Amino acid sequence: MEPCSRTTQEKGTPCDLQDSLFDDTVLRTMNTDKCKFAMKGIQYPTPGTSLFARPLRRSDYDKGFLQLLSQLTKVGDYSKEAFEAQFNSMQALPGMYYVVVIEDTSTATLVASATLLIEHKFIHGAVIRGRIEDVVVDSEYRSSSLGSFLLELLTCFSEEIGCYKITLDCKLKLVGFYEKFGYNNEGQCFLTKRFKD
Ligand code: 16G
Repeated sequence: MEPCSRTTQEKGTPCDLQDSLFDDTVLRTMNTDKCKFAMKGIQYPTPGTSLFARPLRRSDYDKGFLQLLSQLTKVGDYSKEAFEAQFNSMQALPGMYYVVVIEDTSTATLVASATLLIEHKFIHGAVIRGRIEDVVVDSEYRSSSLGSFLLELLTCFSEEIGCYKITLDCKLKLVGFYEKFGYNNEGQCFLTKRFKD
């Protein structure tokens, strides 16, 4: 069975959902009334011409996923098997890892990615909270608002599924960018202890 793609989804052709990190029906059917991108007429999964947003796939190692991430931070050189093992671990925890990528279908290359991580808590009456991670847009596509689209999509989705809050950490120079989307500096410090480079 072929992997799920824009074509299979538009034509309703059965496709291999196992290749997909999660079933994106949840994103396709979410209420986007409060999302700014929807107000601008942009909808998941088509944020622009020849652009297709979708869950990360097991086969994305070959579509430049690691090269894309390397525009955010150090990725390291590791095998397809190592990538697939990590993918499988995430896929085995449904409802926790939402890695959404944007593919430029004209070049079959990934050009943007962002992750929503869901954490279960014993506080606030036993809730869930969201965390935005690893937001990256290919340097050639940085004027296309793809980072804004992914951020809003995952932020709106986290509210929709009942998160009591969502947080992220970022470089100081990007604070202004995230503030535009309602993220506030509440005066808490984000501390780090590194064990490896
Ligand atoms: C940024 C990212 C974080 C990522 C980290 C990697 C966002 C909102 N924040 O803080 O998710 O994991 O960079 O940096 O995308 P590091 O390699 O120095 O840990």
